[in-house]
Amino acid sequence: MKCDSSTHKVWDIFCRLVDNFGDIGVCWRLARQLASEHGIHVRLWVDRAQTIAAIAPDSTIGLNPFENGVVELIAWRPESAMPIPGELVVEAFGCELPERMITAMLQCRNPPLWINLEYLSAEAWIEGCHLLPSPHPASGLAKHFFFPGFGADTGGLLCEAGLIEARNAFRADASAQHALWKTLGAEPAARHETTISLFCYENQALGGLLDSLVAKSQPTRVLVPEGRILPALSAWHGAALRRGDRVQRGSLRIQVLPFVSQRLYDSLLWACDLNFVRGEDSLVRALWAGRPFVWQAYVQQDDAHLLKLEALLDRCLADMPAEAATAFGGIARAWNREQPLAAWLEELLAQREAIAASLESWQQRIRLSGDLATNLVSFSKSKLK
Ligand code: TRH
Repeated sequence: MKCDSSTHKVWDIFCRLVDNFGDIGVCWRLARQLASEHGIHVRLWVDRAQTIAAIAPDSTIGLNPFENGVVELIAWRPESAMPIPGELVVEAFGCELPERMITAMLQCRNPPLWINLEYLSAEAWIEGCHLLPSPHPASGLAKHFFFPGFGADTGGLLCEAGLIEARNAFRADASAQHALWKTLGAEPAARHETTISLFCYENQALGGLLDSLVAKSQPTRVLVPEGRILPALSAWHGAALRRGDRVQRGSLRIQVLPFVSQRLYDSLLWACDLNFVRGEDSLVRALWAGRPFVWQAYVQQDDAHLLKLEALLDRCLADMPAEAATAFGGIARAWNREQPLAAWLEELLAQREAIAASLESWQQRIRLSGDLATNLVSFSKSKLK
């Protein structure tokens, strides 16, 4: 059997949803970039394909054309028949390829390149494992580990061409900012008001953080995308909160935002003074936004997520001025340990320009090693002669 080679190259990406939006968020972003910038026909197999509508409302099951290629979104079911495999097959986040796909891969005259796309981590060990082959026990086919990461010897981070330019253009364009607030059903910030976006998991420190903002002398606006934090936010408020609801208490204004497309979410991150983000994909987007952020790691067994946090801090604080680094590291550690944040938040805001400048030069250095999609294409070229 010859592997699929229509006019466009065909690649397959398999994604199984664990929970939340991170897995599908990364796979959709990767598929979109492979199609639009590299002219690939990506078949994206997703077990809960309807979830993609939350992050990409314009997407449809079936063909989604982009500039140079296409993303074919396929509802992946246990009984799904498998086509002739594409020349590269991505198994995202250990989701396990269907047996039928592995059988089809074995029947190819030149079996496809099998990529095991891993979770993002700043830990140093991933640099030793990136691109290593490992034989699949049953079929003997080699799977290659592909690790997103911050260092030069990793797969890099997802970053579309022109993203930073688009961000800078947005920041220079008052009407684009105005349009964003209108779309979100929010007003622009009031004078001297600090705007914070809050995308997070449940956290015991939330109530104390909000109380401290109520009591501050300067005004703060907290924009909360609807999602799993709403019950805790409602409990703090004393009444159920829904999308569009607003709360004013002391110096604090809270607004519950709709969960918007990935593109709009980027603009929100660009427009805020400080972004609370979580998991992996929003962390990377906050980094590209170049504004101070507070990262909440996805909780893992034995506190493995705290090691991930320290690894991230090691990298991003390395060249940050001391006071800025203390504030940036202090608030991140406190948030991930669910400890009081108020004092750290003051320090962070006092250092926000120094933090932003340092993050900006760090992200520029990271981008010198290339973006994840392009690095994956280069690897495929080196292997598929
Ligand atoms: O949703 P998450 O918590 O995803 C998590 C992590 O990735 C974690 O590592 C993984 O193991 C677990 O899922 C199963 O956080 P993350 O990674 O930031 O993904 C959120 C996605 O949602 C991201 O692509 C940005 C997007 N998003 C929107 O498109 N619109 C929005 O309004 C918001 C708030 C987010």
